[in-house]
Amino acid sequence: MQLIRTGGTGVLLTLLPVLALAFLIPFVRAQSSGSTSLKNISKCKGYKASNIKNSQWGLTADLTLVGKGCGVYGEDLKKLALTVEYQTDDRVRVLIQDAAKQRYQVPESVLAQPPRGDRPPKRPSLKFEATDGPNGFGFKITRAGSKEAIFSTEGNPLIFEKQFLYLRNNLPRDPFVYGLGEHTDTFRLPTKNYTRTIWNRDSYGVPENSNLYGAHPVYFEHRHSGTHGVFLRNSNGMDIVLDEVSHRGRKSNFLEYRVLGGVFDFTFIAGPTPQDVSRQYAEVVGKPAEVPYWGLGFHQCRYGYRDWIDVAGVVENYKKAGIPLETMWTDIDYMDRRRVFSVDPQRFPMHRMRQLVDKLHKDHQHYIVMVDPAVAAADYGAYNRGVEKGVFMKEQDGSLHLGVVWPGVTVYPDWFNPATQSYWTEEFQRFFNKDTGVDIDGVWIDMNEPANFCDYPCEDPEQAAIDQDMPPTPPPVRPDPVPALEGFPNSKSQYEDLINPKYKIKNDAPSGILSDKTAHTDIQHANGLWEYDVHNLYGSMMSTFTRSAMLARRPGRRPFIITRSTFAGAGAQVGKWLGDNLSLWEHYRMSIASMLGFSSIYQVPLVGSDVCGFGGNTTETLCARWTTLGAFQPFYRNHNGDTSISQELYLWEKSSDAARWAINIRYQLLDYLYTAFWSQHRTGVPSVAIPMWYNYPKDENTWPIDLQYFFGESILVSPVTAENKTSVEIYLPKDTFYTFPELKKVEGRGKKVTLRDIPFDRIPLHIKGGSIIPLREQSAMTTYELRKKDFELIVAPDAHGNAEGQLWIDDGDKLGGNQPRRTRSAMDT
Ligand SMILES: *[C@@H]1O[C@H](CO)[C@@H](O)[C@H](O)[C@H]1NC(C)=O
Ligand SMILES: *[C@@H]1O[C@H](CO)[C@@H](O)[C@H](O)[C@H]1NC(C)=O
Ligand SMILES: *[C@@H]1O[C@H](CO)[C@@H](O)[C@H](O)[C@H]1NC(C)=O
Ligand SMILES: *[C@@H]1O[C@H](CO)[C@@H](O)[C@H](O)[C@H]1NC(C)=O
Ligand SMILES: CC(=O)N[C@H]1CO[C@H](CO)[C@@H](O)[C@@H]1O
Repeated sequence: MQLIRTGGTGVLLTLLPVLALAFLIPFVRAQSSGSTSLKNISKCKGYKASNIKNSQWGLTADLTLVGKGCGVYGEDLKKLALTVEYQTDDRVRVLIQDAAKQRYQVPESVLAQPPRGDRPPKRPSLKFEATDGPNGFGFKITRAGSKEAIFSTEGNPLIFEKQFLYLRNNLPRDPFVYGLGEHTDTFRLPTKNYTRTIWNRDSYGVPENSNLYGAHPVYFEHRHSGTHGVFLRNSNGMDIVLDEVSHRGRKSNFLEYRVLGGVFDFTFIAGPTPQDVSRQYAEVVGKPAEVPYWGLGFHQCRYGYRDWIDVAGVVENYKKAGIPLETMWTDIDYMDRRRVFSVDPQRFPMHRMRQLVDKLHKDHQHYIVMVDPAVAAADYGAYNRGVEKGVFMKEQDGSLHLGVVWPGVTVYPDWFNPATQSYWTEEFQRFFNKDTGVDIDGVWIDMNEPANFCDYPCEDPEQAAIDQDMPPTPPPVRPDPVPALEGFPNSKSQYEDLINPKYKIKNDAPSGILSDKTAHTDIQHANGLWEYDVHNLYGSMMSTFTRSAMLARRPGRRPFIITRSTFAGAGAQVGKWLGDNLSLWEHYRMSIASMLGFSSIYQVPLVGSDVCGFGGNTTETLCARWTTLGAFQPFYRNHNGDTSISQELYLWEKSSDAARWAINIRYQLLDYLYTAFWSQHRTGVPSVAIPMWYNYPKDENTWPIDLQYFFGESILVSPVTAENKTSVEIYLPKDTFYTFPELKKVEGRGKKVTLRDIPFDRIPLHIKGGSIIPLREQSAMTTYELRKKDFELIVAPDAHGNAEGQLWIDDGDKLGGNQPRRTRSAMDT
């Protein structure tokens, strides 16, 4: 071991690589100001609580409708059942359901209830209190010590109708609320006249203020007194409204649930630090899956590669340009007429695909292709076998439910059919066969909202497919190819209208109808559940099924799967990319807040945006800047649309320079990043991409920041965020920092500072004082080569001369089983 002093401040330690080593280190109801208020709610008398029974674990009570009810969007349920369960010291569940307990709930098979402790918690840090008022039953969740209410419906009615559930939580003035599913709005959610709609949707261009691909009905609220979380375990379509009310000139805020079905099943999470809330939420929805080491390398993808020669050429060009390429991807171009589990016999013939994969593997590179859920309704293997097994979604008359996706008319696998897992696994085994098929290393699952190009009611899918030119005409074949290289069975729905519930959520689909551009909500699944209830689960279920299929191909090895659509808990199975953004500076900026939502709130840390942008044409400088930003996002992939200009990083000087510089630094830091993934996998504490306020929870200036963040626990990333600019105003909290890689000491003063002269191929990075960062002493062209390099440590002391860090090393590929040996080490300099 050598000790080398650098620049007077940082200390560099050189270590030899070591194996399997881990060392350490009271509100008044009033009118809402926006346009979000509902008519007649204030007249509702709500429910009255009775028969309250305390138990060891909490309490149960009956809730009885007062009078005739308010009939806002239909008849009110007369009797409800309330269950309060103190599940752990830090978590309380409040379940309000129909008295007969017959209504739909998120199935255990999709998202299991977390196990409660062996005995009731001794010192619950949250307390449930029922309230009573002119609007009937309400409740408060308070902190046991301070009695501060973190959630309170006091003064607001509870409404529970067949297809409309309503509850309003009184919030403090000007609250800091984060989360509530995938969106392209600010990380700290707007607090006025703002609606978050949760209804998964194919949302090209990821428009602001609309429902996108991921359903995560959870929010974290941060206050000086602490952070807490609120998870609503419900998969129905819903609006969650944040707005303010004014009463005699005094303003206050609220958060209101308007849900189309199911039950109110809340989990309140105590925190009190943001890290605690994350850890406790991970206990509820699952900790993120392990990632294979290679998956953290740089990925290249585009829609619109003409044939296998194009793909092989791109791999070659990266090599020539000296830019490390870990994984090559192929979009739906490879498929025969866009049919899943098939190859285009002329453009991507199987023997050429196999040669391509062999070559990549020989060079220690990887290959990934796209798989869509929709199967072409055409006479071919994957369809015929599925029909035989009866695994596709069916109409009420027993005919197949048809939609239109890339191959034209399609059918959709019904993940609730018990035969579907074996169907899916067998198709993977057959098509992605190591010896006869495309031997992929990972898989990319798309269109799983599920998407449908056919407008509701989609009476003539054949015509709709023709009108939309599906499948699209493939590019001409190259003239002379040169070889280069559990159920709730119900026969009848309990809902009155599965297509047009009276309350309209703000679904951004063209007609706003729930069934528009997706599988229809009146479809009944094989186990009796209705698509109306389970729509938001489709992408997550495809994720789980695909993970099993990948594990069957390569038992014991960590699957690498990237999905578009998610539900709460998806991170335990897969990673996620942020969908079809556009090559805009606005989207480059928004990608940070979206990433932070997934990495720090929803427990899906393997997340990233399409580097350089997907739709529209990028520019040299946008692509260069995005290349540096992407290098400091967890999942790092350049991806592009079929009608856009090419944007492989070697095409421009600035993006090439940016790629060589940024990928090299990312690779040197790859074990630091890998350790961060390992850490979140084990604890649920966000470690990969972290909002600034997580690290400085008392510093209010950090609370709204979503253009700077921490990459791993110790590296502050502060990108230039505007076109043509070479300077950026950033915030540095009161703390010691070191510029990276220069290691120049900078004292943060809790003020904004302007960084100047930042070339287009660089991104400002600062190491937080008090950290030890492991580095590979050199980068490499592949992660395989990288893993042979020696380590160095950067020791960046804090004001007291202390620093700590951690490094996790294992084989990078084996699933589970790698248990840590812990040693703690704090270093003084
Ligand atoms: C609330 O937002 C909607 C658009 O979402 C807008 O049409 C309306 O004018 C806004 N109302 C207020 C009071 O700002
Ligand atoms: C709201 O109340 C008014 C009378 O105050 C009534 O005419 C109207 O139908 C009610 N609207 C709904 C949606 O119940
Ligand atoms: C992108 O550039 C191509 C080629 O110059 C052009 O045909 C296309 O219209 C451009 N697309 C957009 C969205 O500007
Ligand atoms: C950035 O510079 C380019 C090239 O000079 C110019 O076309 C573009 O309008 C500039 N953009 C902004 C936002 O100033
Ligand atoms: C965040 C952002 O810029 N969103 C834009 C995405 O693209 C759509 C168009 O498809 C715009 O309307 C959004 O403003």
